Amino acid sequence: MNGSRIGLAALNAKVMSPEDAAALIGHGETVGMSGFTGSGYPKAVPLALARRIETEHAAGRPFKLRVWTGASTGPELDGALAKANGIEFRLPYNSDPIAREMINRGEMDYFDMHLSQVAPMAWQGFLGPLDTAVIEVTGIRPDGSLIPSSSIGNNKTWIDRASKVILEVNRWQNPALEGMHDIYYGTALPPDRRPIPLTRPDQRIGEAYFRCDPAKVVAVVETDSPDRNLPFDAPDEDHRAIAGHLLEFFRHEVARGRLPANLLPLQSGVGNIANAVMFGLVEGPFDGMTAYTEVLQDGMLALLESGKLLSASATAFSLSPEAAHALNADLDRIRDRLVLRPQEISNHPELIRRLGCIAMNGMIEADIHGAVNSTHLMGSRIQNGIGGSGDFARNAYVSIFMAPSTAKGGKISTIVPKAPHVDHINQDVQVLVTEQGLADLRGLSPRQRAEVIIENCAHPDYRPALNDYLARARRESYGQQSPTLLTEAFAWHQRFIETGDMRG
Ligand code: 0RQ
Repeated sequence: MNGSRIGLAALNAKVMSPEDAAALIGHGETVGMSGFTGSGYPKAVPLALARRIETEHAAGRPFKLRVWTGASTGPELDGALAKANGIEFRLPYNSDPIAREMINRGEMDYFDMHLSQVAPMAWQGFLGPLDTAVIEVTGIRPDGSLIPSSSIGNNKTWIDRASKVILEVNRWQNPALEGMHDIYYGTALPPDRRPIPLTRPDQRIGEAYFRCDPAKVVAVVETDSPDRNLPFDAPDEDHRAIAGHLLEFFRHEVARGRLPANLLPLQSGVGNIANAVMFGLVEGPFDGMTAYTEVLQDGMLALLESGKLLSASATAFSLSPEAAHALNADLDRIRDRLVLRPQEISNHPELIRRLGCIAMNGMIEADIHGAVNSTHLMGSRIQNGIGGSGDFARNAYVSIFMAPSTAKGGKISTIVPKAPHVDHINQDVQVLVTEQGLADLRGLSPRQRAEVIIENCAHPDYRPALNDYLARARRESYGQQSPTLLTEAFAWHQRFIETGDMRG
């Protein structure tokens, strides 16, 4: 047993197997786990827990948990627990395919929520008590404080709120992570809230470690397992076109004096397109940029390494396996320019508004008035969740959403008459981008927006149908502020459900 990462003898004495640690968690408990977009999640205890749940179920005994995390995790956590049918309730974000299927079959309840609100809501109390925190850390210091791992998420809150704490000390995590974190302990519930004293993306306002009462720690498990993030697709032609339109927009805004020459702090969402846009910025003309964002994907790392991005603040890494291994082997090259914070700070509306972030997020579809759906396919099937997109979109200096103009090989238009599920109302959506072009919606009424969105963003195959719908809506709609033909608008999606093709 290598105790070198466990600096406190009292906690070294609590080292045990994942199975013994999992045995300390009971049926019906609420468990707060670390983990954010595939990094910093516990790997051994959830797997042992899943095996235990399977055994209990085989013996005819019930065993279900309520699972809270930072955001998505990895197959050893969400995948394994979902496969064992051990999750009865999940918050605040999921991208695991097995859990997604169970949610969409109605077999798992999922509270999909704004990521900045998870910690304050856990403190408000209506979510119920938190029984156990299971937290991956890089190490335990002699004073019992904890060196965080490759994500922060809600770990501070889970450690503070839980009745008992299980720590996974992961030797795979680079010791050079120590010092990169900034844990702010100044948040409170109203009426005791105070301004958060952060005015620059790279500023440090907290501590490098989690405080943790060693008496609450019931188990320490040692692991040596990599974070398991998914690879990104290589940017395709559509992704590059979207990045090109965005760069052109930024150039235009700088030329008109509406954005500074080094832009404003960038927020870049999850997924392949956001990643491709970051790679586009590596080739672009902007220098001296900063990022205040939620996750650091490969493209953001490339931008840091290019020197064009001076610093980045986030709550987690979200890297491809190759980038994660490469960074782990040589973290020193950029560690001084990165800060990882709790997600209630990385996504805090007060800070996003103050810093004036440029928010760039992916979407499933947008309607012709500019309302955006980020989460639900055909109005009812969850894809992932709203994540941090709402935290940023509502409070950003410029809020941008992007997607290819069609999905499923052209059978679906991502520009639709009416979104059957709305995550971002038209007031929170200022710019839409597809490979076809960019629609700058700032200052436009819904009637004006419809024309610009169809003209600039819709795929040519779908433009005639959308224009035809718009023309009739302008004649027949009940009102003319946001012309809509209710039955026909939703028939658009119903057609896909019935024929597998929106054109059908
Ligand atoms: O499904 O793989 O089964 O074919 O949806 O779509 O094209 O892989 O897109 O990876 O860019 O993700 C909105 C999901 C886009 C993401 C979303 C189907 C499509 C595919 C995924 P298949 P792509 P991306 C906070 C930011 C919410 C959270 C967020 C997301 C699958 O960006 O989860 O923004 N966002 N967090 O085929 C039917 C359509 C579809 C469709 C796509 N119109 N109809 N299916 N798909 N469009 C990060 C911060 O930093 C704040």
